[in-house]
Amino acid sequence: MSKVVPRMIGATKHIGVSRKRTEDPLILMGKAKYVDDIKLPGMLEVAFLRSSHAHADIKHVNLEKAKAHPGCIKIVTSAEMYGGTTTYHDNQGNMQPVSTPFFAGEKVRFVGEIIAAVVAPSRYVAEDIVDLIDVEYEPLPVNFDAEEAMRTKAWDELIHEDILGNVYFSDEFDKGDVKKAFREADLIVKERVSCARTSAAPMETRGVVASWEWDDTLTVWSSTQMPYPLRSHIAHCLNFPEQNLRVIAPQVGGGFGQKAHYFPEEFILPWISKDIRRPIKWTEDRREHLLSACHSKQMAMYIELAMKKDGTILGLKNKSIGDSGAYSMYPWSGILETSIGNTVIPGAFNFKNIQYESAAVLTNKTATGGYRGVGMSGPTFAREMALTKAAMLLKIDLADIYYRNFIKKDEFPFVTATNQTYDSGDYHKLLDKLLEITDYRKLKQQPRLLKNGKLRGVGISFFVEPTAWGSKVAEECGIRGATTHDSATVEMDPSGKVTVRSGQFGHGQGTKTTMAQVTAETLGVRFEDVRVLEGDTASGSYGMGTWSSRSAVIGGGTVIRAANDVRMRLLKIAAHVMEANAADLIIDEGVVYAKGSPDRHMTVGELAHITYFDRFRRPNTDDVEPVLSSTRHYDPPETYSYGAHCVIMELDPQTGIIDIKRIAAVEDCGTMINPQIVEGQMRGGISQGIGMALLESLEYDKTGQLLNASFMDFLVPNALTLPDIECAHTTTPSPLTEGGIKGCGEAAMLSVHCAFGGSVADALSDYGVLVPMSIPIGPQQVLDLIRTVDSRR
Ligand code: MCN
Repeated sequence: MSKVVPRMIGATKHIGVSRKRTEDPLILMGKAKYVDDIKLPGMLEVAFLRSSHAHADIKHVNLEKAKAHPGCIKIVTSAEMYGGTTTYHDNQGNMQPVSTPFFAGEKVRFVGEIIAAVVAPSRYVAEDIVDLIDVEYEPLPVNFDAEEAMRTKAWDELIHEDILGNVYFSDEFDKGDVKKAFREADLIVKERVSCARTSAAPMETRGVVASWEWDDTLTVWSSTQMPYPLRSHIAHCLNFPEQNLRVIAPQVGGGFGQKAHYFPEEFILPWISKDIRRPIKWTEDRREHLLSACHSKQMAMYIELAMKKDGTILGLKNKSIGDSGAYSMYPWSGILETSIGNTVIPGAFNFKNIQYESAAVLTNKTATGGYRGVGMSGPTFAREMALTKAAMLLKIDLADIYYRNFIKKDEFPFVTATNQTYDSGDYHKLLDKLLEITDYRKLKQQPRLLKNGKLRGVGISFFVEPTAWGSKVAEECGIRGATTHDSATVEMDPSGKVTVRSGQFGHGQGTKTTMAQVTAETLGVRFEDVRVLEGDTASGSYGMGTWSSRSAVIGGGTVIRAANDVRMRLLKIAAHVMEANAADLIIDEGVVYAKGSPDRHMTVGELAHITYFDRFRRPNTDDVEPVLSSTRHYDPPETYSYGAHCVIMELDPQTGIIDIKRIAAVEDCGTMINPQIVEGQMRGGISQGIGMALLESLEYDKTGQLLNASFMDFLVPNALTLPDIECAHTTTPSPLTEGGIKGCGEAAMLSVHCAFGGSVADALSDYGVLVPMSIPIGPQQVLDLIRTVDSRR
């Protein structure tokens, strides 16, 4: 399909303008409606009985006492929904399917797995009834460590009987001459690097409301990132007519990738509502959230880096072992975490020789799924820490290693060793900017030991972010058959106002604002005259949801194409009505002018009115239909954003505590639709990256019990503890996407934790080469690093 050359390039009316988000007034006034705000007449509530064992056979579930409770309306177990899983199709290449069941049947595989759903007039009563259910468990050996789980041979330790060694996905890749690269190396860095298990912590937890009606229609409100695919999955898995099913994602208070999965609760509630013919609701509490929504990022990596003594990278080997928990989270599965990271491990560097292995391993823990920077946070950390160590050993500044190995700007489009085609970039320019705004070179020359006894550390990191996955990139990463197109309808009504029915759905990103900006720019109307509908399958247009930094590129692309169609038709009609040549007309802020004679003009409202209602004035030919609407779809080519982070901090060598002084980020996401929103994304991502770098680790004991399932123990950064974050940009439009746009949503979580690692290594550099090889880097790890020096003495 031919690429639209949008009006937006070079124009400044709406694109590149930091408009305030139209979403915010409702949120700030407390008027936005979340799933928990949905109240329907006769609505009942659901509470779940969840497994208290990590691995056990269920011998018996006794419901007698629970059913005798006067408030008990219904209890559902696997007996009613036997064999039901959240899987639609398995499209993940060489992966053995491990579907998530709606209910545990004969066996539980993690603490938090659903055993029964209780329906009662209120959540309080439902919780009381849950306590009356008696489950007889026969405990089985627990796999709580992925590397041990891989070695298990015992039958009763297998988490799924048909998956030997508990490895349900593995992959190998080899490019170039890796053996030769390592033979010729002056320096080989070899490390085990690890990332802790963490969880997205959206302010709004998950929630579902389901309401079946007597005309056999079903409406499901879910705090999801993907209303359309969820509709298709519910229809398929419950065998319900899709045309009678409406999924609404109302205001969603953050998802961060976690809500881009299908969860059993999203199927159980609609099934029960249909069964009992009443509307029902479930709102997840925080403990449930930390126990049973998906976790993320736990990975061990064995990395080897071959370098020449002048800082040239010769080759890299990496083996990633992902701790995937007990099931595969659909639609992505644990493959997402373990596979993508290795595919993008070359980052901004011209690696020629690469070898990697990836394995997704089952354990008796909550399943892992996507969370901002999906799969990429770990291997990027491994690469950056290996490079940091190499730089220190070679006594070359890391920035100079970057400069030496960067892909050069005249080498784009560049095909990486792992077969990704980078569209555009100027990595040197971006790093120049970061070093300049942080005064990096000067800081690095200053003594680390400060007067207050603390050690100053300065760390940098560089990343490349694949954004807006089209079907092609998905396929390259082994997610075979994934379709990642989207669609949008742009419609000008008879008054000249515009409605966009978007397949995209913002859950905090501000897409209603940015999609309106793109429409206003392409169509030539006022921003205020565009309304964007999203998050409701009854009023939108089929789209795959908002994840993988795709709304700007894919959502924007669909809107640009559809808005351009409407503009072309409007121009044709205007040419007829104004007796001018269409090529001589321009539409600007809702007015159509004849070039060179601005007095000859009509409003788009006048023209739209003529189009719909005045058959004598509009062109009467078949090729100009009397409506101003177009639906277009877009499945974009590969596009890669990039950026760099710098952390400046002071470390107390007595306590190991890190005090952040400055964080600066420079990112390049091509044409920016709304720079303020982009910076909001950068700051949000960096905040989460700080949590991942310094604080967050979900800890399990050997029996598979999660020890910190509350915000008292699982610490995440908050507004009070976050530093000011400095943002800057370079702008290198993509030559491939509509409007030159690239995504930006996940960027920070690929990189800021690496800059923290680098800053710790820098702060401790007077003690020797001490590079943290695991995150989070808490005080204990810092003190342990210092102690390794004492023990060497
Ligand atoms: N944008 C822009 N110009 C660009 C790129 C993006 O103005 N060149 C704008 C977009 O129009 C959009 C926002 O920045 O308003 C993010 O765009 P994009 O990078 O396309 O990312 P998505 O909208 O597809 O959002 C997904 C991404 C991901 S993968 C996670 S995870 C994440 C994130 O966005 N989850 C979030 N940011 C989040 N922000 C909030 N508040 N809540 C989440 O759950």
